[in-house]
Amino acid sequence: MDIRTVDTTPFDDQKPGTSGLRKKVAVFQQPHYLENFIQSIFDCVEEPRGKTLVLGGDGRFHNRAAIQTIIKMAAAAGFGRLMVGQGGILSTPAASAVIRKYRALGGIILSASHNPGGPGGDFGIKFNIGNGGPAPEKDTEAFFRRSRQLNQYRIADVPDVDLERVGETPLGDLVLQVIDPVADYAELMEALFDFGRINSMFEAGMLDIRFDAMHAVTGPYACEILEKRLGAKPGSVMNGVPREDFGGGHPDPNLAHARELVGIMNGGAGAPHFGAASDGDGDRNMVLGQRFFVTPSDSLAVMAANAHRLPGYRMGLAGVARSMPTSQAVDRVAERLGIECYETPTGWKFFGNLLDAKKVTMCGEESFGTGSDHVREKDGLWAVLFWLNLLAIRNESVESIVRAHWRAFGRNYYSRHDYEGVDGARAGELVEDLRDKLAGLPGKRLGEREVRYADDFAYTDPVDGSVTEHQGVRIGFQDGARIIFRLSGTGTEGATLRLYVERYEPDPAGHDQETQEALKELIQIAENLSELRERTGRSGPTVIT
Ligand code: VG1
Ligand code: CO
Repeated sequence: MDIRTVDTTPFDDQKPGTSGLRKKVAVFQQPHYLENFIQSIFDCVEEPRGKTLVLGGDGRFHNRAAIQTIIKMAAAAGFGRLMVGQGGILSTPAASAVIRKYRALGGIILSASHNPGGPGGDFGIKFNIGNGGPAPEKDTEAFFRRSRQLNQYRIADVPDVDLERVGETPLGDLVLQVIDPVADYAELMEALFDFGRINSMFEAGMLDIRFDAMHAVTGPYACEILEKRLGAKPGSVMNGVPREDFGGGHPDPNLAHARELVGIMNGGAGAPHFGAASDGDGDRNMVLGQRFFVTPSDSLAVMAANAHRLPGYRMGLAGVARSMPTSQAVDRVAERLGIECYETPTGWKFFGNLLDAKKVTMCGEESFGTGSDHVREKDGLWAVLFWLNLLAIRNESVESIVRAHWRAFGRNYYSRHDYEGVDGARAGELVEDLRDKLAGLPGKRLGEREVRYADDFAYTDPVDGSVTEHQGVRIGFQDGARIIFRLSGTGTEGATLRLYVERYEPDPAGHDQETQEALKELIQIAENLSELRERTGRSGPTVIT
């Protein structure tokens, strides 16, 4: 096998964000762009000789081309084995499961998650380490530093490989192994949940579900697990064929983008009992009942409160964790259970150490992400199976489970307002100016509430002591209400400003308000304080979740 060393010049924009390096497809199609970043990773990881690497993606446009290039570069780097999902497919949680099961050095996941795909859309690369989780910041910073000096990469001169046939092919010293992308993941799910019990519900016709794969990576996983293994009726999985452009849609499981599913779930009495959707790479989930939306923060809290009822979590939870902007609903569950609740910066990479150290068993984010120690990523289908298992055990509707939860713990009204594609400099200034106001806020009254604290969130990892700063401006009130501002780290166009608002309502008599109405005063305060509309030039948010 001939290995070519190619001269290149560094790019200065290969800095990974919240979840890997994300750019427009056209940026990745520039000569050497992908190769430079892959070589930067290979130069930073431990000696690859004889080690296993996992590779796959969400099937978006450019996935196959990128995979062929990475196979040749992995062969040149000296890896012993490269496990690639058939057709280049591996969902993010499945890649995490495969890395862990086969004790790989790590894995490369090609995805821009919920960002649109296609030639005009986005592409992305994430590197996951040996625990199956996203590379921590010290690693992503090292990749970035390396990318700024790189002047050569190495690539094997071999023809493109057939990715459709499961099996092994030698490429020099490398064994290329095309694997079934679903098998290991499905086996893991069977070990965690009571498939027999869920199956009986389907057999008895007591459970009608709809899962929207949004033409993204979860299609094959959902068809195999929900329809084939669990016996959900054919057609339960919608939009189950992955497409390079996600059928022209925006593979983001929320009320704004999963409209078709939302329409079905809001149908009359004949609407399915349970609805769910996942995103481009399969790590997000949205849970719906009949005419009922479960906020991701509530979903996390309900799951944590009920985990001990499910086979995989019978021993109870060691602790829980949530990202800072996620609602404090799960904190109340942790308090009741007498376990620790950790608050981390946004992004799954901050949960890895807590999970590895067994400080937490379950974690989640407000952005439609929940997961547990079974992998080191958030996991969309896992959350769906968790809910199905819970429905089978409790034999109640989604809505009644959530309402009972509110009665027991109180309700955290919660919403996120996104201002997408705003001018980067102006969004930066807005956050800077807010930071300047923070010191004067504690003790002050804003509307009917008194500010208890106002700060720029910083996190010290309790396991390795690493410090991460500037993770969002937060204003907390005496009654537990919060207002948070943060700039997104996953966009590819301009800046996205996120406003997160939360308020706690202990009284069940107050649990029936419409969310935006319940949060109206706080939203107004946040908009005034930040001069949001004037500074962004927008009359309202792009997306409300
Ligand atoms: C967003 C979410 C964050 C999530 C990240 C990756 O990040 O807010 O909670 O971890 O996306 O999810 P940001 O920086 O844009 O707010 V995924 O499904 O895109 O990998
Ligand atoms: Co995702």
